[in-house]
Amino acid sequence: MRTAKFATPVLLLSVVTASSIAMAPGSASASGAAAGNTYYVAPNGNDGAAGTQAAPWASIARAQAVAKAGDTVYFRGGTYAYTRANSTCSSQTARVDAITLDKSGSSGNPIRYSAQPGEKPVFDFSRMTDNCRIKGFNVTGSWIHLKGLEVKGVPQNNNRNAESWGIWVSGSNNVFEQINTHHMGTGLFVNGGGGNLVLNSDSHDNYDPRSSDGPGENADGFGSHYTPAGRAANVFRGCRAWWNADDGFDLISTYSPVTIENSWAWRNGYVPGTTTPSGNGAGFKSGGYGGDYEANAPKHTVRFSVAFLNKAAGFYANHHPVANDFFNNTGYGNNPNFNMRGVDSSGAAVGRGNLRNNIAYTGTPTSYMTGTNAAYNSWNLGVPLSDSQFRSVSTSGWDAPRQTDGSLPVLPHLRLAANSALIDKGTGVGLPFSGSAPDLGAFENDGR
Ligand SMILES: [Ca+2]
Ligand SMILES: [Ca+2]
Ligand SMILES: [Ca+2]
Repeated sequence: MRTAKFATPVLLLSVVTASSIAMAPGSASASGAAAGNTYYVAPNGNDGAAGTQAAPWASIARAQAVAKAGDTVYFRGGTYAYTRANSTCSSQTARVDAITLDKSGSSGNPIRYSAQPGEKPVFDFSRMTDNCRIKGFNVTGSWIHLKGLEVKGVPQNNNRNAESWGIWVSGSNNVFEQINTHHMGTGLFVNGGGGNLVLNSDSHDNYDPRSSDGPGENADGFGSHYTPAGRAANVFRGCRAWWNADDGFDLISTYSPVTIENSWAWRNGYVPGTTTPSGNGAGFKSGGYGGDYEANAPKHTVRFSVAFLNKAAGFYANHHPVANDFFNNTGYGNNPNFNMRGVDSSGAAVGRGNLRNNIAYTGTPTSYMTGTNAAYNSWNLGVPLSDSQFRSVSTSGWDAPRQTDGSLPVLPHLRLAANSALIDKGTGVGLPFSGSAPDLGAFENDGR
């Protein structure tokens, strides 16, 4: 993710001079909505400085005080270390933030907080000592775009709380792009917002050893929870979650729909970096309300995604009351690959899910299928499943560097071999495909 992708931003920077930055706020608006002001923050900056490239600020809080809709704040590479929250713990279970982003952009004119092209800003919260429940970033604002930031180390400083959070989102219509959250409680946690997009982001090695629910029970890679009914869908696209102690993706207790697509989840449910069992261990935990029936549950969608070697289910309905759509996913070596355990209005366990074009290979294929609407999946069709159907079945290297635009690396793993019997064996689900019909699994064959 270095030189090529940044050609355009570099050109942009070349026209942003110190004098243009020094103009009064709003002065750029005459040249169009897209030409907001540009500011800079650096680890060796000074909040008393001008916020220019030559004289950057030190903190995101200082930048937010000035930035307005349409503006961009670039963060220079290096570590932004936090040792205390921006408010005091009122109790051991109170919530405090290291960073609060409560200033909104507007539709078409977000406030952008972005890595300086080619550089890696790291927000390190590991030395915070606040004795309560900590959020690294608390994003209560809307129309904010975070890009290229690494977020790590939000600690649990007592055992009174379920988990800490890297990025907590209660605002709406935000974009989180090329974010890397790791080594803390849940990485990115949407709590109540709608219309948020998490794009091309990674969340891994999260663990909550001091969780009040037990070690590892709440450290998910990504979560979307508690959004009221009627909001725009929250979307996770091109994301990877691995070696999180609880689940890769978790959608429990939310009332507006979530779409997860083109995303990968593996080795969740273990103490990071080990095979020591820890929390629940689903790759994609797709809804549910703690086992309760909720009549207004939304339909979630998981498609073109891969789950492998998770401790528990790769794709899990998690007692969801309505049938979610699971289209063109690949489950490999999970326990089981697809667990469609839902709940009916009497509280009884029943299969819930609309499943098309999925592959379940090795491990236990499926469970709780009675009651689902499942067709054209590998287990329905009786197609031959063997390693030779795939270009590779390697479970290594999935954390390879992303492409220059932030999209997932193109690996041979679990892609169909050129002569695979799984090509064109699917059925149309209203989405693009090549050849005469959709293929089975997450990756439509590209002819190689
Ligand atoms: Ca759990
Ligand atoms: Ca979880
Ligand atoms: Ca095809």
